[in-house]
Amino acid sequence: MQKIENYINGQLVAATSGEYLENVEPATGKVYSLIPESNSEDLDAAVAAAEAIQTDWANTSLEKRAEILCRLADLIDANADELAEAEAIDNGKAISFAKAVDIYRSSANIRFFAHAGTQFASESHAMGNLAINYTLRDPIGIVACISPWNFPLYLFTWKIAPALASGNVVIAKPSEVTPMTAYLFSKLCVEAGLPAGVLNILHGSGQSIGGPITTHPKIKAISFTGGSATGAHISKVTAGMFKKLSLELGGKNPTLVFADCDLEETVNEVVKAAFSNQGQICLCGSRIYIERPIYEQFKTAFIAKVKALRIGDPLDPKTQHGATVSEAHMNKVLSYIELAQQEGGTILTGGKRHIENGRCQNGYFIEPTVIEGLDNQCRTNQEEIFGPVCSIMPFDKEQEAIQLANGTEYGLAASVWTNDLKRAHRVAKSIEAGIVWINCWLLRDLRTPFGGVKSSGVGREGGLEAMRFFTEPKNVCIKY
Ligand code: TXE
Repeated sequence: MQKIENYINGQLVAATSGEYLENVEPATGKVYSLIPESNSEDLDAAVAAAEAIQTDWANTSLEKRAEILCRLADLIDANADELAEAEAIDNGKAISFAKAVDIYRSSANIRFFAHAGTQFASESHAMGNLAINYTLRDPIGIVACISPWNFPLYLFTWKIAPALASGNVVIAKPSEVTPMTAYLFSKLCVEAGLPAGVLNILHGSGQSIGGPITTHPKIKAISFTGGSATGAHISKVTAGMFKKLSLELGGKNPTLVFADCDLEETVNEVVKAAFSNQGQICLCGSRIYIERPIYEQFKTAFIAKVKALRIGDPLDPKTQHGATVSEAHMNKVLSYIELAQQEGGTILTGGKRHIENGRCQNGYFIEPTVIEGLDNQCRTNQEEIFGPVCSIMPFDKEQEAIQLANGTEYGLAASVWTNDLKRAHRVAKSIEAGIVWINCWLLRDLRTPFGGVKSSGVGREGGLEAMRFFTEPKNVCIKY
């Protein structure tokens, strides 16, 4: 049985506890590897390693840091097939999606911030002939990056890349649900010659190692992606410790389809928005509102497309819809489908656990599910399900659509489908979200601010936002 190891001070090591968690393959329900259950002792070793290299790394030239990070990105590309297969096995997602999205973006994240590090500049402010101010943006020091299971390597690299590029040393904790690619990545760090201690990867549960990381006095900033409840917990336990927090949390994103949209293209894209990654993306459009004149037409075409999604073995290149990430999560999602029917919803397609044949017969598969006839205020339309479940309903007026869209505690993303340019600007302005896509979904420019409002989090990732999160500005004022 493969034993995953921590990466501390440039070495691959077991947790000091000698304890392991079981790592289950979602497509088969079988334990296929073991995860070290790390604790504060492992954390102390990681912090000591980070502290020992902190000044050297901060003083490493921008070019040298970029060179090492680009070497890492190249190694991800060179090992893309192995990493994509590992991701598909560990998370249950289709291997085609893992290759095209997860692994592609993992190296893109690192390469993007490697270059951002060499371009990152700050400002000066002249006071006439009296004085000059200049702003230094120094690395914070030891920072933590805690990432979730839905895009294991992609969101892991999305956090560590800006942290490292801006000269910080990192304590990283991947999700214990999907640890494999971060482990494989740590081997690439050794191969890339990343100096020992610059990045330390600790595996284990939120309880055993996640908590201690967030409260460690020497860790001055935490970049977290995960559930809103966990985000709230982290902000509570760190209150009064004056740490910088970036919290990228849950979503319950609206999709607004107006009658003047390009119907066929909109249907195709809205299916992706609802069901990509088995609906396990914080950006997924799980509440679909359609202008009444095209409601029936859209519904018919949408259901046909959803029914055509190919569910199957994540390792089959033809699979479009894989397994949900764990038995617990599958049961959580199935319980919401049950709840939806109790709340008066009608299942238009899907609604059940999907039983595969062969090696995946015990896998955690759920049919892509579309529900109609729910009230906007019901729990199904208010709470983040984070699975292959969406609800559809008609609307009549633009204002009504905006109220429906804004009618939850979340505010992460939205997509709007219309050919009316003025309406597109108007609706984008009115929607409470950090990201609004018009006639597209998940079209990403890494320079743009990424994150949400309300219960979807605090702070932004991406581009300069990330570089500024991981640095402290210092104003120096020199009198002439
Ligand atoms: O997130 P958790 P999970 C949502 C989605 C999902 C829910 C739970 O609704 O069902 O969150 O998913 C670590 N101190 N999203 O269980 O529990 C944990 O080990 C410090 C949306 O993955 O928040 C993991 O590494 N760390 C999200 C990470 O936090 C703690 C993507 C996330 O775990 C901790 C994923 C603690 N007390 C889930 N407890 C998005 N916005 O994309 C846990 N962790």
